[in-house]
Amino acid sequence: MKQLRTGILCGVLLALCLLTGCTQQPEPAPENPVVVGFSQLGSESAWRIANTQSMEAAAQKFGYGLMMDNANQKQEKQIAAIRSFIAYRVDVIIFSPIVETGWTHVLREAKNAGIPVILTDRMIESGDEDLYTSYVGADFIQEGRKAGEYLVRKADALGRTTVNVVEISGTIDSTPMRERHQGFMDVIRKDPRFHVVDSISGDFLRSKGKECMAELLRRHGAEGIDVVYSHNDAMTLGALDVLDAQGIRPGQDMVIISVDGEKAAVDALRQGRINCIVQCTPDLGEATMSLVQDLVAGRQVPKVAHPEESMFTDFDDLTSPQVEGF
Ligand code: GYE
Repeated sequence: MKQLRTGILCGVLLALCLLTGCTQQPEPAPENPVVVGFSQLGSESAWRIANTQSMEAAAQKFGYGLMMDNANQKQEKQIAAIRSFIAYRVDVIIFSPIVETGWTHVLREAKNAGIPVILTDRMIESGDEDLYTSYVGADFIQEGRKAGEYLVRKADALGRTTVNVVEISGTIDSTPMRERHQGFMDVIRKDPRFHVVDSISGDFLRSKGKECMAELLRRHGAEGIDVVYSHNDAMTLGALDVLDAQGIRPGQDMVIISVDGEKAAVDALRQGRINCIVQCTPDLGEATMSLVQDLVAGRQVPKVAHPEESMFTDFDDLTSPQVEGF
């Protein structure tokens, strides 16, 4: 009987979980409020701004004090912020490393102070696994692969035998830049139709996306470029401005592949001005704060957690409500 009741209870809980989408629920607040230090790397894109909001909202939902520092794209500022979190003796440090290298000293200081570090959004150089507790963020290799797989499908559909690709990459030495490139190349490298004729960094900024596109057109001419693969929507939108100004029709004269899924880019996809957006969710707040909750309760946490992500392309039904930007 007891087993039956437990079984029914589990069934009800499971049904509730499925109905509610099973978001993480905060537990009752401990006596001493938990204080979390969050070093955000900057505000370079709509993605970043949505990510900051997601962190703030989740900290509030879980009842955590949040000390947030925005480093405005400067690694030294992130290092100083982490040092101040250590001095303040926060319970957990969350940080989104702008680049992968150069963190060993400061993370060792956090470790020596006994403060767990959760990396969110971006990773540090591999091999330093004992310097952080967990990583919550996208699988950027997968994102790059999706971009490559889309391109293969598109080239097949267009019946193209030679395809010249230019890449506008993100911040040099950052995880999304390195891995979005790597995943993409893993897929197209094997196919002799594809030639990556140039790759320049636009630092994930719209203004630099513009500069990069103008420079790529200067170097190769419109005839020399069939595909633009841009590592984020901000740079893509900048590139579209330049193409428009030069009378080149993005999405038709050139195939445009982007990453993120911000509203303006999804609108451009619907208008046929972008052909493919690989989705990267900025909504990492809940997953990150629930790890904080597990850590302060002394529970085991996974080393790596990736969110579910999809992609939107001109092969899909773009009227579907699932095709939605942030
Ligand atoms: O794609 C870009 C942002 O690290 C995943 O950074 C993040 C990237 C995102 O500036 O828009």
